[in-house]
Amino acid sequence: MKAFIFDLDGVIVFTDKFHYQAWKKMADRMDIYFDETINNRLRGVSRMDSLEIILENYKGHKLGQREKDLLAAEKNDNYRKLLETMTPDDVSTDVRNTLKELRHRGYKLAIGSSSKNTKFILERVGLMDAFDAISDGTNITKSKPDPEVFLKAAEYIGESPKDCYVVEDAYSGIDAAEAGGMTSVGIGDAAGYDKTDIKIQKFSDILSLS
Ligand code: B16
Ligand code: MG
Repeated sequence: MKAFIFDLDGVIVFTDKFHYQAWKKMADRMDIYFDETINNRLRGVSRMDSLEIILENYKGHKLGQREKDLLAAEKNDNYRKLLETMTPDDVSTDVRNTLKELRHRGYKLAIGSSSKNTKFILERVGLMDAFDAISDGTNITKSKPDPEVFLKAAEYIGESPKDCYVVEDAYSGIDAAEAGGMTSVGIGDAAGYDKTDIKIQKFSDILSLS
C-alpha cells in the first residue's frame, strides 16, 4: 500500500454537528420534521441529495429546481457561519500526529470528500499542508457511493486504486471505496458495517496497518 485517502467529515474533523444545526434551522423555518436519525442518513451524501432526503417530510407544494437551489444555499450560508468558528483546536492530537507519522513513513495522503467546503474547512483548522492532494465536491459529478471522488484522489496523487486505503465513516463511502477497487478502513458508523474491509476504533489505529 502506498497511499491513504481520507474522508473529511466524520474522519478528520467532526462537522456533522454543524451540518445538523444548519439543516435544522432551514427545516424549522419550513416546518419540516428533521431529527438526528434523519441527519445520520446525510453522512457522505452531497448537499442536493441531502436536501431531497430532508424534503421527504415536506408537506407543502412540489418544489421546483430554483426553490431547491435557494434552500440548499440557505443551508450552506447557515453552515458557513458555523464553520467560521472552527480553529486548529478542532483537530484532535490523535489525528494530527497520525497524519505526520504517515507522511514520515513515506505514504501519500489525500482527501476524498463530498463537501464543496473542504478547502475552507482545511484552511480553518490549519491542515491545508497535511495532504498531497484534495479531491472534493467541487471536482466531481457523481457523489458517493459512486467512486469518482476517490478515483480522482488516486489520480491526483499518481497511485493505482489498489494501492490506496480509503478511510471512511459513512456506509456510502465504504461502498464507493469498494466500487473503486480500494481497501476500505471504517471508523465510527462504518466500523459497524459488514462491507468494511478493516474496522478501527480510533484514528491512530491506522498506524498498525502501515
Ligand atoms: P457540503 P464527507 C460530506 O462530507 C458530509 O458528510 C455530508 O453530510 C455533506 O452533505 C456533504 O459532505 C456535502 O457537504 O454541503 O459542504 O458540500 O463526509 O464526504 O467529507
Ligand atoms: Mg464522512
